Amino acid sequence: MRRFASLMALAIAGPALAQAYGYPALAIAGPALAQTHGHSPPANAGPALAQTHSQPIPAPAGGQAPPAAPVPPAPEGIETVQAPLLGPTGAPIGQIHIRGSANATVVRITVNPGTLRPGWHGAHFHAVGDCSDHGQFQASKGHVNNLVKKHGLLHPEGPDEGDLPNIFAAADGSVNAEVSSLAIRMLGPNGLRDADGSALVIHANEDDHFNQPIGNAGGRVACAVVR
Ligand SMILES: [Cu+2]
Repeated sequence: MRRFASLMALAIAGPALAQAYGYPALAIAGPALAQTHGHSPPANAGPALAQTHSQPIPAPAGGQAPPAAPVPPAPEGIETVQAPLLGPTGAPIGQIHIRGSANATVVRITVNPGTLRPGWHGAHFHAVGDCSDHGQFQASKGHVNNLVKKHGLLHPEGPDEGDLPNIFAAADGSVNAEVSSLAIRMLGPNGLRDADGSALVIHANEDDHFNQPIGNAGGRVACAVVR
C-alpha cells in the first residue's frame, strides 16, 4: 500500500517527484540533478530545479553587471561573498554568490544569456584571487590544492580542494546553477578567503573529473575573484 501510495504520488506530482526519485526525468533533469551532487532534492523541487538552468535573466545593456541572483538570507554564522564573474574581455557576464559554513561551501553561479557556449563547462576554485589577465585568467594559478591531491571528483587519489561539479549553459548561453564542495571552506588558512584569496574559474569545456591536470576542461573563459 505504501508503495502504491508513493507511485500515486509520483504519477500526480509528475516531473518534480520523478526528479526527486531520480529516474524517469533524469534525462530531462540531467544537468540540474548532476549539479546538486546527488543530494536528494526536496519534494517541491520542481521550481527550484527549473531555476538552476532555465530561468532567463535579461541581458544587461552596456556590459553592466546583471542584477543580484536571488539567494536566501544567510543564517547566523554563515560566511557570504558575492562577486562579478568576468568574461574574456573583462566585462561582467554574470556573478557568483558563495555561502560557507564550518563544514561546506555552496556556490550559486549566474551567467547572462549570450555569453557562454551552450553545454557543459568545468568550474573550479583556483588558488589566487586575481582575474586581471582577462581572457587568459592564468593569474588565478592552478586549483586550490593545499592537500596535494590529484584532480578529479572521480579520481581515486582526488579530489583537490578546487574541484566542483560541471555547470550547464542553456541554449541561450545562460546559467543558473548551484554547486557545492565539502572539501573547501571559506575561512581559515587554507580557505577561499585566505591571504591571497581565490578565484572561481569557468572553463571552455566540461571537466571529466578524472584526467590530469584539469579533466580536459580546456581554456579559462570566465573568472570571479573571491576575497
Ligand atoms: Cu579550473
